[in-house]
Amino acid sequence: MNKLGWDAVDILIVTGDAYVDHPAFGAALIGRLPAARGFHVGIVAQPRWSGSDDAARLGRPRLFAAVTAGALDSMLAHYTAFRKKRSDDAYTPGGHAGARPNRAVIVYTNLVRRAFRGLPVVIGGLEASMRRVSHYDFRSDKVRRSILLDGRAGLLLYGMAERAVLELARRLSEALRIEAIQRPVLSLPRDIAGTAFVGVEANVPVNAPVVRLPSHDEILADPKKLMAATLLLEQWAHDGAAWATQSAGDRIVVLTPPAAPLSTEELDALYALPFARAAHPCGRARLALPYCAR
Ligand code: B12
Repeated sequence: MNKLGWDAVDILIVTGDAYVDHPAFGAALIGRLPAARGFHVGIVAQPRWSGSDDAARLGRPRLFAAVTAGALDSMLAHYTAFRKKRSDDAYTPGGHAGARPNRAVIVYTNLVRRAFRGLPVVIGGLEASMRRVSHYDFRSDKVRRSILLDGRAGLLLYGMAERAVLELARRLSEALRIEAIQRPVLSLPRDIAGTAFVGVEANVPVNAPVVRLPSHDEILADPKKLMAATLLLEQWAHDGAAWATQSAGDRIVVLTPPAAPLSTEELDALYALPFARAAHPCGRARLALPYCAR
């Protein structure tokens, strides 16, 4: 940041993977895209979670923080299908296990919320997307509710998040420009395609098609309903035009319709961004450089 002359980043990405600047890594891909449109993007990879210092080391971002567990669900990265602890982690320098917490999305979200009070925090990537409504958690052998209710992020960008992240950056930057003086706290939009949030029925536009998933409480009472809900959600995602809602107790998780897929030209342009196609020097040097966290 010093070399670039930045005093702050616009978007802070916190990821559970090592930072490898290659398009196979979600955080790099999601970071390079707004960077190519002029936004200042910082990535903190695998912060220590005993306190917020690591996660906060690039300073308070101007617009929002975006959290991901990394390329895999953190519980899958840690445990085998026989629930044994894995001894390695392919997405950590040296292949070592233990560089990210269990349920990383929830842990990192809390770190960032504690460090930057009032900052919009969004979540995305595999762990957040697969856990956006009621889901079976293999590790605890339980049906868990939406990760939005446990992690308290303001918005979830589900699936391929390229369009949603750009739109969010554009909207918040516009809001900051217009409302900086009157309203210092940015509120998150409720209508960007490919997002989910804890909201109210009134968030669904009047006359918009909406799929109401079996509620979390119905599923807990009759776990077979999880299959019905999952099939419904799959169908909904493929149809691609409707909103969806799921209630859990007195809360409602609202899903906007899925984002449109990227065209061939858009994907080509994305992968042609100036990726270093290498691991961050902190990872390559086994974390020995002076500016590396540990
Ligand atoms: C390629 C691949 C592999 C390759 C990995 C090669 C490599 N080094 O990258 C190999 C063959 C090694 C592999 C192995 C395994 N894999 Co695999 N793999 C995939 C596959 C097909 C594509 C992943 C990929 O690179 N996508 C490209 C990246 C850029 O996409 P992405 O990470 O999803 O990112 C997008 C979004 O998630 C989001 N996003 C991502 N990051 C962020 C960050 C923020 C802030 C935001 C807002 C959004 C966001 O936007 C991104 C861009 O669209 C996926 C299936 C799929 N189609 O996604 C399975 C998948 C990831 N693998 C899976 C599994 C289970 C495994 C194994 C555990 C299998 C096993 N039993 O050994 C191992 C794990 C190895 C390990 N230790 O890591 C599962 C994970 C399930 C889960 N819930 O986590 C998946 C989803 C397949 C499945 N449906 O079961 N895999």
